[in-house]
Amino acid sequence: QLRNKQWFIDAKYGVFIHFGVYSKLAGAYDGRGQDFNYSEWILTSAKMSAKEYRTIASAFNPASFDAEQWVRTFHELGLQYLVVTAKHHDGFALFDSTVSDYNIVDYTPFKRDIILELSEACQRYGMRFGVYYSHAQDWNDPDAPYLTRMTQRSVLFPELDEDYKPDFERYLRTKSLPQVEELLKRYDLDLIWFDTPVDITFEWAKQFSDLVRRYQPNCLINSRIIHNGGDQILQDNLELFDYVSIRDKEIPTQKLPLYVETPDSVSSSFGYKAHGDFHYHSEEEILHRLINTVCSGGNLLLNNGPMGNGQLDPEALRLYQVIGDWLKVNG
Ligand code: FUL
Repeated sequence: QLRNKQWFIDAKYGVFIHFGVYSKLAGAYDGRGQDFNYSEWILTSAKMSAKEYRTIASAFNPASFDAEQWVRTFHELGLQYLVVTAKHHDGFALFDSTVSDYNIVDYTPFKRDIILELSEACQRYGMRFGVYYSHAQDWNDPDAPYLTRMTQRSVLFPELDEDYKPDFERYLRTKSLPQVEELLKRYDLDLIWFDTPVDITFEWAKQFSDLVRRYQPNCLINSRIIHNGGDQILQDNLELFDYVSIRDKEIPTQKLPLYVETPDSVSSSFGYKAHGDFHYHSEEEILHRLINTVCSGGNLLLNNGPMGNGQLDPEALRLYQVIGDWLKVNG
């Protein structure tokens, strides 16, 4: 069952992009949230309500965003494929969704479909294109499940009754599955990157994978459709996915029996961070991670978080440049 995996096996090095409303907050809100590593979690790390976050979303305007420039830059730096957050846990879509108007086109002054522009730019440069989609967690929907206790329904939705009974299936039926279907209908996808399945059962995961296979049989699916990243690797549910995404920032230590990719980042966050405690990797560390990952038979999906105005983060670019220079010599 190799289907179209060869490009993925050959690629070895891809760019992951975490971009969204959280990019603008850069890791802190009202003096809160900066202690948590991941700036894309600001909604819950700063204990915001969904409503408060929506106000920030409604003013999101990454006016300097330039898909052509992003893709050209990463292409020139040796990256072979690009995966971008179409919807992260905050529930906000970077594409023109008819399923939910909580999206970049309908909800913001920016009004442009970032996923469309990036997918077209990738086609022009011959780069493979994929989307990240948080299929279980959605902090804008009271029926979605949460991965950690850090995320509390009563904080996100103070207007709900205390004994509110979330209806996870309703969320899956009315938002998550239909948005994945929209993505598959509209954009040519080489892969889809599901994340944090939380309580997704085999039956539900199968509905997602059937949908992908129906619309785009060559689109690869990662293991997080059913497995949270981590050690349960992973002879289970193999029919649901094509390759394994291991734990965040983990370096594979040995040749694993399956195709493996590590979601790594240039810094301790995935989204852009400018506040609080965080660090970028050193040049040495980043090269070490690339070499170790690829030598263990994995792909390095190296993440950066562009800034809220739509520009790429210069410090991240400097680190990609270090790898790009190294690849030119050692390829
Ligand atoms: C994690 C997510 O919770 C992070 O925010 C990030 O997207 C990472 C790649 O996966 O599980």
